[in-house]
Amino acid sequence: MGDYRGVDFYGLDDLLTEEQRMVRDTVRDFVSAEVVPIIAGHARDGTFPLELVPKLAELGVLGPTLPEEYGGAALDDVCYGLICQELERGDSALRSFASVHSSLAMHAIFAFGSEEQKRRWLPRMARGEKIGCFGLTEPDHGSDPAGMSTRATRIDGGHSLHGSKMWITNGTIADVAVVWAQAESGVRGFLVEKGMKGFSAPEMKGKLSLRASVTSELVMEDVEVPEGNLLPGAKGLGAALACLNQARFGIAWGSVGAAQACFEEALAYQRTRVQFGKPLAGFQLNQAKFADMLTEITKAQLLCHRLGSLKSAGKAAHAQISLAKRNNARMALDVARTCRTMLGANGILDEYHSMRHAANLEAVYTYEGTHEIHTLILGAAVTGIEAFR
Ligand code: TGC
Ligand code: FAD
Repeated sequence: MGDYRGVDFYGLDDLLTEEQRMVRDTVRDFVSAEVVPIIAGHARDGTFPLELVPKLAELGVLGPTLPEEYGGAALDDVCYGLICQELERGDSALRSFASVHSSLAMHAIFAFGSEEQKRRWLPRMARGEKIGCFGLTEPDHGSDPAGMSTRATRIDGGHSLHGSKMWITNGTIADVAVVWAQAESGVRGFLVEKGMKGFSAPEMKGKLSLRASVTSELVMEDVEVPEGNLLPGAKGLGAALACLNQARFGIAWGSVGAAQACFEEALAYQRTRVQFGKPLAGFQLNQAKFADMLTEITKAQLLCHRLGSLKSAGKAAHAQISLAKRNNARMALDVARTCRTMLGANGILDEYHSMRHAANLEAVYTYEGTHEIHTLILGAAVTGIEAFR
């Protein structure tokens, strides 16, 4: 087999600490045993495997980087990245659930919440007893959230929220929604709770991507949100965008997991499938595809590891995170599509995984800042000239 060492061609495993390796292997085993066998059925039915949530909590992957006093596992950023990588090896829907719950909802409460809000929500969210979502995007404001039309009007004892959010992961199953709205003092974050009068979260149907994920609308018709549910530390759009950095970091790692799954599947298939008297893997055209994919996956892994070190040192600039999200989502989409072709007709069956990953990665390419928005973020970082407007 020459120098091939699994999809870790540069031996990045050697850079991991004992703890990081242990976390990765634990989540990998869990995904192989509990996710891979059932996920095609959920994607076919358009359902999220809610029964896995207590198990994810038991594994410590909900809010894994938060301090133990709030129920977190106090893991480092590379551990978090590896968790995302392994979850997305199973399906992007599972990583999306974890990204939104941990990196967006729990992070927003941790970074911008009052002590009371943190104590009320975070331990229960870490145990998977309460689920979170994050409402920034609106029907008419996606890439440009600054234009949001959801309004928070001051009332006695709090705010009244009016407006709607769209494309909200976990919305229908969430107990608490971090909702961003335009208030008198600028953009602010609010904790909107399931059951509040005037609040509903209908599920969006008809997705051809991330079919095993719950995606919802959030409808707020004059929802009275008490003062205690305003995130005191979140002032301005920058607070919402800071949460996105956490999730984009996880997506950069997760995309690698999806690409690895497709690569392994195509390799196993092409080693055994015989055409023209020899295994498909023995043909030069296919070897060129493997060589190109291995190169791109390896480059993406290197980006993740360096970004992990920068983030752990508190030095990851948001444009650096954009570069990794942009590159790795694109890379994984390309790899998944190529692997699908390498499975021939079997590649369109859902007993194989590559086409499901490819379909999922269409959404990954678009959410958390589209490919084009990250291009513009990098363009602005390089030139000093913003070209968004
Ligand atoms: P702009 O004027 O550039 O920024 C407003 C303020 O925010 C600061 N800032 C950031 N801070 C932290 N992290 C970042 N990534 C930041 N980006 C900007 C900025 O310095 C400024 O601060 P200040 O103090 O000067 O006020 O804002 P803009 O209106 O020009 O917009 C810039 C743009 C287009 C890059 C941004 O709005 C953007 O990123 N748009 C994309 C929207 C997006 O990514 N939405 C994601 C929604 S959540 C989601 O998709 C979940 S997917 C589910 C899953 O993960 O599985
Ligand atoms: P638009 O902004 O309308 O963009 C359409 C096209 O125009 C894109 O190709 C875009 O790149 C391009 N474009 C836009 N502006 C420019 C420009 N200035 N220059 C050049 N091209 C441009 N949001 C949340 O808040 N929370 C969630 O949990 C969440 N989960 C999601 C789950 C899924 C499955 C999906 C698909 C989306 C989710 N989103 C969520 C929304 C996601 O963040 C948005 O879809 C994304 O930010 C893009 O917004 P949009 O779809 O409105 O596209």
